[in-house]
Amino acid sequence: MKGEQTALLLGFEPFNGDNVNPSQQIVDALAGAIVAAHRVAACTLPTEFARVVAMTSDLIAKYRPSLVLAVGQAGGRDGISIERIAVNVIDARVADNAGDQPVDAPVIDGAPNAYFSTLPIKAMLRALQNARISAEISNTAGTFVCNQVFYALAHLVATRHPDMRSGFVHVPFLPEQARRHAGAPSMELQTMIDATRLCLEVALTTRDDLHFAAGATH
Ligand code: PCA
Repeated sequence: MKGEQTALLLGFEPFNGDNVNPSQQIVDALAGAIVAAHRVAACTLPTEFARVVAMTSDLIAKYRPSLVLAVGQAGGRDGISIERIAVNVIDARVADNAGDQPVDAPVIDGAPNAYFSTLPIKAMLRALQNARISAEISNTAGTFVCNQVFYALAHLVATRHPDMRSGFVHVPFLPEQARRHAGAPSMELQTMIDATRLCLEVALTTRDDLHFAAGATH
């Protein structure tokens, strides 16, 4: 439809020897959906440091989205993690899917140390809480490929696309993955799909974020 706006939803390929990644299944499930009058363009990125930044920028040039939400797997976390902050550092504890394992490298040389999400993270959290979906604000997206993409998106917003907004949500293991990681928490795929759709909807319809305490003491 002419004039229709786009929301870009990004997921990631399985990594670290796993054969599934819930973020890929989530973005596949929401591809083509209409959420708050935006068509969802969905894409799964390779979990590879060397490729994702250019791919992300190409996708933005192609779709010209008004909003980008990236979703990644954070095995071990027990709910939806709405990320607040992206940092300009890569410190990989495991190799990516190309065998690369950079340590203490900047995402973008010379760029600011960190960026905040420009999505309404507290409003997203409140919506998930109201839907009885386990969720929290997270103050670190790690220092692996997800943080790299989150940071690169934020840098594009800050430097080249002032009208675009971007943010990141981490999701737990699927039940089938948790069975392979003793004691790890998990969440059903459908709950994660519902949560992601809700986050998108709230982000697309909320300009002024809510303010209630959801920080961390450590
Ligand atoms: N999670 C990893 C990379 C890909 C993904 O889904 C991360 O949190 O960096």
